[in-house]
Amino acid sequence: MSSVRTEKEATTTLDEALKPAKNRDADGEPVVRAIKNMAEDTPAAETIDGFHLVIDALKLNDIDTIFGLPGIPITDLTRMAQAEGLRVISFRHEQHAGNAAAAAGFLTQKPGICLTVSAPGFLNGLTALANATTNCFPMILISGSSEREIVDLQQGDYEEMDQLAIAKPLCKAAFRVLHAQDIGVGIARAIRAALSGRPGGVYLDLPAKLFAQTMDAAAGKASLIKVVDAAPRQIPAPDAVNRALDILKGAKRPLILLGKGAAYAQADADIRALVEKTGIPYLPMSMAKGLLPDTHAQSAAAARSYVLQEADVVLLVGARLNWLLSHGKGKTWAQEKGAKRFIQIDIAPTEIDSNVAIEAPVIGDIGSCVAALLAGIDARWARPPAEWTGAIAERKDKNLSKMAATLAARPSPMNFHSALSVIRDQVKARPDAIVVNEGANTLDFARSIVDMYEPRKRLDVGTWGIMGIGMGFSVAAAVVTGKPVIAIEGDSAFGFSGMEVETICRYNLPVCVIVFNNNGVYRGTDVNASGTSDVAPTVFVKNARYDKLMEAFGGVGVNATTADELQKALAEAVASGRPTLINAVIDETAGTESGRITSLNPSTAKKK
Ligand code: ADP
Ligand code: TZD
Repeated sequence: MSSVRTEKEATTTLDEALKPAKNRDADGEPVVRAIKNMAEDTPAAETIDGFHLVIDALKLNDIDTIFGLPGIPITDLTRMAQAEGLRVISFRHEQHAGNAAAAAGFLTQKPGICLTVSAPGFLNGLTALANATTNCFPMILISGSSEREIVDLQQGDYEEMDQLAIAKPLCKAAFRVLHAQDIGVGIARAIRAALSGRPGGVYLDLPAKLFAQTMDAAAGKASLIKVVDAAPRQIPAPDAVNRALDILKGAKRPLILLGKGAAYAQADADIRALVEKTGIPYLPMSMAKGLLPDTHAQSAAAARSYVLQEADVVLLVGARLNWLLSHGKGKTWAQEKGAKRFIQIDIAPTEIDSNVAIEAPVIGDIGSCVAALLAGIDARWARPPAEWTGAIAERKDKNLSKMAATLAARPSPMNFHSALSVIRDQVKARPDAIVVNEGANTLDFARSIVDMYEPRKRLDVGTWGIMGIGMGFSVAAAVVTGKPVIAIEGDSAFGFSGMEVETICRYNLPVCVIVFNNNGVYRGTDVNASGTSDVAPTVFVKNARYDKLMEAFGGVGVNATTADELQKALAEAVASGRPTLINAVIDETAGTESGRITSLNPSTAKKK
């Protein structure tokens, strides 16, 4: 049986399958659908098919949304899921559906579901799965696949590919379900793998044949599993907590570093209490911004270089010492001045010592670990010496007043600072809005200029610095929170997912996309040294009108050439909730190559 026939068959059973779905049993639970046994053409006992087992297993586990893109063999799964009350958000490209699933996972602590077709659709979703795993976001990529027998003998099936083998190294766990009676187990294992311990991406392979398989309805219902305690608390050992407290107590220049693991953990009140009760200055990594408001007196963000160099004890909370933190080494940390002492809270024991020695690992979930540390901090706790907090405050004040002058300028055309100062004010007025951010200069400047006030309101390029998350993250943020979304996008970055503005219009989502249009990657001024008529590789069509893209699908498009125009358009978009794209015209000479990571660019690094 080919997978094409499988879908056709499934389509013919669709009406039959959906009819009894209106019925509810005495508890209001959906009655398991009875479908006709097509093979025998006689009314069969109550049966349930693979499609409905998948849907029921997801619903049983409180999953209410699927991000995906239909096609063989999962078209009917999307239709039936919608008919059964799941929200199905259909995208134009699987990568963005996958990114949406990942962002939904980060925001909700439930695995986001991305549903794709086989081979090419699966591969399109795979980048998002790998990126989710890298960022520790829980998601499940569910892909339909071709006939196992044909794939394994490489006989050339429709969209033939050994998807399970390909997914395995790129995610936390990968499973395939071959029999309808195992769907419950497959989905339960996928959920548990995505959420438990360090969260991540999981692949679930569902061959076409599985969907049309039927089994006894009661047995089918009984085979489903409601996952109990998918992310069990992991209480840190008391001696590990005491070790950490001893080091913290002895610190003269302590620093707390909050990462996106801390944002994910949703232990917001305890994290704030830990910072405030200890009096220790803190630095948020970009997606941890807003865990405490960026305007908090103890934020050391405006004195970042100083505190990283000068701190003697650093408490990492859900942040890895990877490239984003210069691996805990070198000039950034002034390690040559003498060893810094690290305390690290993380759920993954193997993260410890991955870059530098960690003197006090505290292994457990952030909620439990922070609560345990808090329990050891009483009224006698000595707050950090005034020389330390005073020196930080002095640098902060200096840097902030310098920045205020830059932000107040109104150059024409706009530069990154003048455009971002407008967005900064809008976010201050609507602190519940979610900011999505990608690009190079657009990212680096927005991260430092746009203050965040509430937890989990900032989504960005994360651990890889990946371009292309913009519209997928925006759709997810709007769908799962219902809050206004402000996507701050470099023009290159936007291009990766730009077609999803149609998706934003189709679902009428409260998303305002601001494209920082400086005519190219990083900036728009490069010249082709060869003398041929091609433009340089980083240069785009000059003076492009991205706003027209949004208008094409019925949304609002605005071309903003001044800060005032940008301010007005953004305020209107946030107030109205209408899909909007603002083409913010930025000076094409304003950006620098690679934004603030020039040190990683082989040619600029060499020149140093
Ligand atoms: P950032 O990029 O913001 O520095 P990272 O992604 O590097 O953050 O680090 C996140 C860390 O948080 C990972 O090491 C991950 O294991 C950890 N983590 C995620 N969720 C939890 C949790 N609930 N409890 C403890 N640690 C967690
Ligand atoms: N492809 C992918 C998937 N991720 C990437 N990070 C890149 C390519 C390389 N890259 C960056 O690291 S930033 C960037 C690219 C292409 C775009 C920068 O241009 P922009 O932003 O217009 O988005 P600015 O603000 O003009 O610098």
